[in-house]
Amino acid sequence: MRTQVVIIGSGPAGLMLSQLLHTHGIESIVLERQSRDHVLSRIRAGVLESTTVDVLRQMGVSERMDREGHPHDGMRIAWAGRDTFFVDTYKTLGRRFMVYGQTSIQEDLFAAADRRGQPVLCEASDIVLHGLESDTPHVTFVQQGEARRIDCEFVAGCDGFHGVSRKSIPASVLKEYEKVYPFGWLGIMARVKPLPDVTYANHPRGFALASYRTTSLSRFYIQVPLDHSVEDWPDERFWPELKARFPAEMAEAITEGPSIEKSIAPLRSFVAEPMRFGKLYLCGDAAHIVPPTGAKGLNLAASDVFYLSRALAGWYARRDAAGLDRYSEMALRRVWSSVRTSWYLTTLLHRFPHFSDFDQKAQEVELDYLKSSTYAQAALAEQYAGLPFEPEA
Ligand code: FAS
Ligand code: PHB
Repeated sequence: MRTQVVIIGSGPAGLMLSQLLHTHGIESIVLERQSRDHVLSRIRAGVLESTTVDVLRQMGVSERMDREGHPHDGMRIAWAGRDTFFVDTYKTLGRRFMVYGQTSIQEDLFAAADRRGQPVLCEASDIVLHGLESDTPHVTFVQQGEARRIDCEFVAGCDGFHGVSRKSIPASVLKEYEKVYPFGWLGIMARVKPLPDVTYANHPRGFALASYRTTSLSRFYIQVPLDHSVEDWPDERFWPELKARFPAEMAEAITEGPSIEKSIAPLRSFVAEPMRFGKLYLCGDAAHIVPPTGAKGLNLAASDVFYLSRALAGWYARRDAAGLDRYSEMALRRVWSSVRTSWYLTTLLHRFPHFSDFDQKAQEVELDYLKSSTYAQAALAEQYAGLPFEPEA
């Protein structure tokens, strides 16, 4: 087989990229290790930056999001059971963010791929990238027991943290940065009425978050120790603990119900530089991981593929390599900005077992400052709602 771009991974990064390339008339083939059902079964992100909403609209995959998604003017922070404050991104910046689940986005992207006849080869194993430093890279893999090969001009590594793409860059070239947090997030989905705002809570018992997917489907998270498993958290233990971490009047507004999904995700900050090696370009979780506190993971996947698709369009339209040569530095500026925001919010809102009294006091003074300063809230609002994309070179 031959195509212009081989995309490894059919998560949000891979399918958004294939859709964006299609709008520029650039052909691609998507290779996915899992089955489509497995990919669609994953429950993850929920908050979309205004720039991600723009990208989905630009690529023509926003009709259901605009119908079923929920625009928000800002998010709320509750602290130690005391009163809460609202970080108003719309009043500050004139920009909203959208609450619309990654699972729905994945369904919409697969449907768009089917409509345009996009080749998405699922259950492909033993994927190996070859000739990345040549002008004729190719990818080999096995599907239904048959060894296959795709010759191409570029490879996009959209295969997540555990994928093969980042590992295809020589260790002598790659610089990795990592910070592992001493806790995880226990997330549940329940068919109950959500709180009106996406609400983050810092409480002596630990962090909690109230979010949602629709007016009758809620998503909640609590910070748990790393050695806990979902078995440690039956619903009858989860609900009182979640409520204990919110102010009383909010806790009373939380409706309990049977969980329909429950999972624990560890938290880490991770960045791999550069995001390019020869003809290989990394996008999304293949290059970076952020703690979900800032709701940035999915949004960074969108900004990476926006920059890469724009750069590839410049190459195929004008043989202009400037965008490709600047892709890594441009994408990494936004990545590091979101990595810092996610680290800041994680440090601000969680209880750290190793914190000294000084550390804890500093956290509470920062929360007081954020609560009282419109300037501090504007700075956070700008980061949370999403910075504008950089202009083309
Ligand atoms: P993905 O990991 O989504 O997709 C990579 C794809 O590549 C997968 O389909 C995988 O099967 C495939 N793949 C892997 N190895 C391969 C190989 N060798 N060959 C071919 N295909 C391969 N972000 C938020 O903003 N908020 C959240 O609440 C949130 N919760 C999360 C919970 C969990 C458990 C995880 C893991 C992540 C969470 N994230 C969250 C981050 C998440 O949304 C990611 O940022 C987002 O999925 C990134 O999309 P991709 O880069 O496409 O990576
Ligand atoms: C979600 O709705 O899943 C969500 C919202 C905000 C976050 C993380 C996850 O920071």
